[in-house]
Amino acid sequence: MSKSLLVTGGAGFIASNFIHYMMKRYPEYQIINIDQLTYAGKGANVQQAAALENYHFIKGDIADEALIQHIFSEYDIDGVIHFAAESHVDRSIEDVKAFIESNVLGTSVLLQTARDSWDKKGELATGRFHQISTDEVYGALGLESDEKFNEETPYDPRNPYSASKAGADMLVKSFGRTYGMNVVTSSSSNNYGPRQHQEKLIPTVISNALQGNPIPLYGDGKNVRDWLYVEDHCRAIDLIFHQGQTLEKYNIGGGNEKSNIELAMMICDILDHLKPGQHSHKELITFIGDRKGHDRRYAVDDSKIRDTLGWKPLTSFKTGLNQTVEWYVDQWEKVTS
Ligand code: NAD
Ligand code: TDX
Repeated sequence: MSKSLLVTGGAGFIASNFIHYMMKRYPEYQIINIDQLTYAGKGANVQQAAALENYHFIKGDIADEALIQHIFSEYDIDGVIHFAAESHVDRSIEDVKAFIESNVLGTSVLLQTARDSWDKKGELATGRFHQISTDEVYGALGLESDEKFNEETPYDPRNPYSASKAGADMLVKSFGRTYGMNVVTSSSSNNYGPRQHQEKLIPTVISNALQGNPIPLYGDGKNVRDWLYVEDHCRAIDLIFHQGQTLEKYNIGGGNEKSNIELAMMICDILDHLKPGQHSHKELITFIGDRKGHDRRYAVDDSKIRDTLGWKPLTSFKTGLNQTVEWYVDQWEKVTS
């Protein structure tokens, strides 16, 4: 289908992994990566792609209309995979403004530009717009229940970040319905793997443990997240982008529900093996004040993508977590040696 793809936020965690995955899998595709290089984006994350002729990096804001229009005409874009976002819940609780600007306004600029560009070329119904969303838009589940979010679960975002993502998802769907655009949305659970920003839970646990600093766990540490290895997420996005039905939504889960304390303990076990010392890294685990409005549990029912597109995660949590911890230890050793 599409051959000239605009990937937004490609210097961030998931999209940089996605660009590496796509450049290997579809060497004939042209990939244009727009990223504002906020505090969360790093040029080094896509360094390997930089030398390739069919890869183009543009530093800029997705909310900059003139720039987005220029990119669509210059590169004849026929597909958008939209990752760029302010992504950290704690930051959204401190100040929501950037979340509205990037996640809501930025998405609207991409949608309008895609609509106008594809309408002019008679490609309104074929140009594909894939919105990358999150399980957080569905709200939160109880610890005692075994309920999961499915694609029909009503949106009930409970923090400013998830509210901004929910707003963006609604805009995407409205453009599909109003203009007949070929939109699709996927909502995944918590990703883990190489190149995740330091502020998120797994890199926070690893880096604090390596430095012998307290490992901060919010509240009682019993909040539950479902963990998806980033490469499994990339394969799911590839399938949904190419084969997902217009206007449909697909949930993507890892099938690895863990409480934060359980996860921190597993990471400490791996570190105790890789970096043995007199004491276990577990002794560094420290409970601190809770996140405001901290969602208790997320879990997704991903039977739709499994049944209709034949996807399933291929990385066991044990393997993925070991690989991830080893990657961060390696990075840490490069910096400190
Ligand atoms: P990230 O914070 O690591 O990366 C976001 C990237 O977007 C950064 O490189 C940043 O510079 C860029 N960006 C931000 N605002 C921009 C703007 N206005 N214009 C251009 N670039 C901008 O995020 P991530 O964790 O890789 O998440 C990527 C996407 O996946 C987000 O949409 C997020 O909501 C979604 N998601 C993430 C997870 C997860 O566990 N990390 C889970 C589900 C969904
Ligand atoms: O220092 C910490 N201590 C702690 O206990 C941090 C940073 C987090 N936590 C807890 C909060 C959550 O229960 O760990 C859990 C995971 O926290 P984050 O890594 O901040 O992720 P989360 O809030 O679950 O959101 C993530 O998954 C959904 C991504 O950041 C979002 O972008 C995505 O949409």
